[in-house]
Amino acid sequence: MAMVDMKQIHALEDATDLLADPAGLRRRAAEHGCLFFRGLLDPSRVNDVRWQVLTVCNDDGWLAPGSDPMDGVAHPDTRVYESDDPRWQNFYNSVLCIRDFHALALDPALIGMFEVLFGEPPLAHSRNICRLVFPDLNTHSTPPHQDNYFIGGSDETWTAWMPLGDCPEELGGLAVNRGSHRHGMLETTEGVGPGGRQVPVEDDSAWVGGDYACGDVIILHSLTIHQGRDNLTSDRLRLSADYRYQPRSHPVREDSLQPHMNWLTWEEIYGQWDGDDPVKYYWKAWDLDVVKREPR
Ligand SMILES: O=C(O)CCC(=O)C(=O)O
Repeated sequence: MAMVDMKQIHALEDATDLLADPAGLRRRAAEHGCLFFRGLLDPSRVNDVRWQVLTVCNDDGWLAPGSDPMDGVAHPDTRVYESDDPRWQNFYNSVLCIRDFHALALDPALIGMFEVLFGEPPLAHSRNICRLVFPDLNTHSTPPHQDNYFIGGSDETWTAWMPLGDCPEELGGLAVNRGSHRHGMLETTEGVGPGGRQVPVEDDSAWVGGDYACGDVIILHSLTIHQGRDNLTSDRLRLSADYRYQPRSHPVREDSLQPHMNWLTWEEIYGQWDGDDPVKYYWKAWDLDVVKREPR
């Protein structure tokens, strides 16, 4: 299936002003199950991560010969998608070793925003996710799903999704089914695309989405349905990051603190980082309520 058709798409509504009004911010969060922040992050910091991910793509021969790596132009003969394809695994393992990709999840603007939302210090999960979407692969756009299925732990876990670089609508950003968290946990079935699982979607759902600029962030509750929009460009790669946060006092499932995909260990990921880098194992400084993953 991948992406479902969206009959109603509303513009992204900037919630930045509500950061000065915590009660208003929480009210909108409870109603919509998502909040959008225009320019929350310094675009140069985000673009620096984009550069490092695209450098991996370049090293792997995934970019059009002679193009500027920062433009993210896909090699015309290469189409790879998230799977156990060794080319993908090799790429993804290199991305997970990028120190600044993990450091971005701890940016003070993100942490400060979640502290306002939660009314207590947040815990940033360390299972950070990078998505890279080639053009012409719309059968593999991320299907509609709820993150809670993958995360478990506290329902009050929120995902922050951000493009790594400008992401106009045709490049296929994130679409969020506004208010869908209020229907609770839905039946998840097998799907095609990142995550490999999907939930049913009401035909008349109200979605939000649009053009995202580098530095913009949309956050969504763990039960809010969302999907990746098709990359409709002829040749551009779409890059994005998903970082997750919850109130630090809530239970966290142990795998939320493991590297995404579990193809590498933290020791392997941290191999080339400075010995005393504070981004390494930052969560170990806190007394967390870590819970086991129950078999499904
Ligand atoms: O970027 C995407 O295509 C979807 C990301 C997403 O929904 C997720 O990781 O939960």
